[in-house]
Amino acid sequence: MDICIIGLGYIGLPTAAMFATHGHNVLGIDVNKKVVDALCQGKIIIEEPHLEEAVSKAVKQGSLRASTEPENSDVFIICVPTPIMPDKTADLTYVESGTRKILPYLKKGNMVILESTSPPGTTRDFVGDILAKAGFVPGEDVHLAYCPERVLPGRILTELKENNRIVGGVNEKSAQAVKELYKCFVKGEIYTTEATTAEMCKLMENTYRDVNIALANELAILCEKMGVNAWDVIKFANKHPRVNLHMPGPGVGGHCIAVDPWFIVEKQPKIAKIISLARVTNDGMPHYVFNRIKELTNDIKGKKKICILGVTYKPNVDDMRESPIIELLGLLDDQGSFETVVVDKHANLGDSKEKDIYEAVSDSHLMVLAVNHEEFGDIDFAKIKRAMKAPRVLDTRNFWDKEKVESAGLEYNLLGWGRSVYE
Ligand code: SAJ
Repeated sequence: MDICIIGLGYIGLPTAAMFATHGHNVLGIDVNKKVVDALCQGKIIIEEPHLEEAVSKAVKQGSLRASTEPENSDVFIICVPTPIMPDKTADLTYVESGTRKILPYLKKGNMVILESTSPPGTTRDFVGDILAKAGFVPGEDVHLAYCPERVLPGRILTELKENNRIVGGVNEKSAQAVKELYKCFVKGEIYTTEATTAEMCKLMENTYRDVNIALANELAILCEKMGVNAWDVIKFANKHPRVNLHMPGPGVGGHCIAVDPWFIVEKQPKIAKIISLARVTNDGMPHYVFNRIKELTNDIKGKKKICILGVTYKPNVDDMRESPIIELLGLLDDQGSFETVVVDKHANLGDSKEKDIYEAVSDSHLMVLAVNHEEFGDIDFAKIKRAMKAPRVLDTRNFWDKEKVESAGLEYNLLGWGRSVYE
């Protein structure tokens, strides 16, 4: 089939590569000329394992092209961002412009699929309405379905193939048609349902994780007050066959978990109480870590230099969207009494030269492990100790071995274990 994918971001691009390497002709559309130009040369501008190989293979074999304008196709897949507005409601501007963009090329019998994470009702009422006003009866003249992605950044290509999928059609016919299409590369099960159920499913998956992380963060704060190591509590409690406590951290980032729960709250603010409290709890974590940094450097006179390791929203990715570490940096900068230096080879920090960790940490009063990127696992702590002015670390991810850090002469502080601060 000829497939036109609107939006070549973290989801649209890998999806385009998948269809293009599984027997279809794909045209990827993006408003960003840089993305389009890169793709035409078989290149990508984001970091995701194996994606560039897949894209380059598809471009070479002629099954993947890119443009800023759609063409006539059998299938249109909308993979555009759904940002969150300051009032915590979804901004559907891109879904709207993406849908309108395909209208001049849409024909009876085509398939329209929404993949973007959206508030419940978006496929049926919002996209469906635009199509209906353009003269296409959704489900009759064109198939219309919601088919959410559920892939984990860093493992996108594997998960696109292996994860189960849900397809929510505006009617059974639409759901079945879309299921048949995705079968070409999805090895997991494809379950069909109706559109709004599928939208709610997608949102609840991420909400489930957000609520669990909030519980872990609350546990971390409780344990700090009570002199208990939260990470030990988690480790031992998770030996129970029906318990799966998540991990605390400096906050929840990314464009999924930190955003999606609000799309449910937006529809039912009075009822979605646990969901919104979890969001507020997780959003409060950068501030909590900021306070710990303040406490840990309380004894330092004058400007305090803090070396922050990692700024992306999670390890081994380049994505900084909604990263809690950006917020933490903002809080430190606003205070005026801190000077921060960031080490992160994944993130595009606009620095001309990648910072060497031992250079970055020199003369600092605290080193904070904010993101557990793989390379931070292999640090020469003795060298760090020699470079620092006050030899102290704060590990927000339980990533380092306390003994190893301490045997190098550094003071080890762990988020979720308040012993050294509150004893
Ligand atoms: N985090 C914690 N503690 C944990 C787990 C995660 O603090 O125990 C933090 C991470 O540091 C990060 C954030 O949560 O800042 C989110 O990371 P993540 O790895 O949990 O999830 P995402 O946002 O990369 O991807 C999620 C996935 N959803 C679920 O696992 C239910 C993925 O499958 C979805 O496809 C993706 O959202 C999406 O696109 O919606």
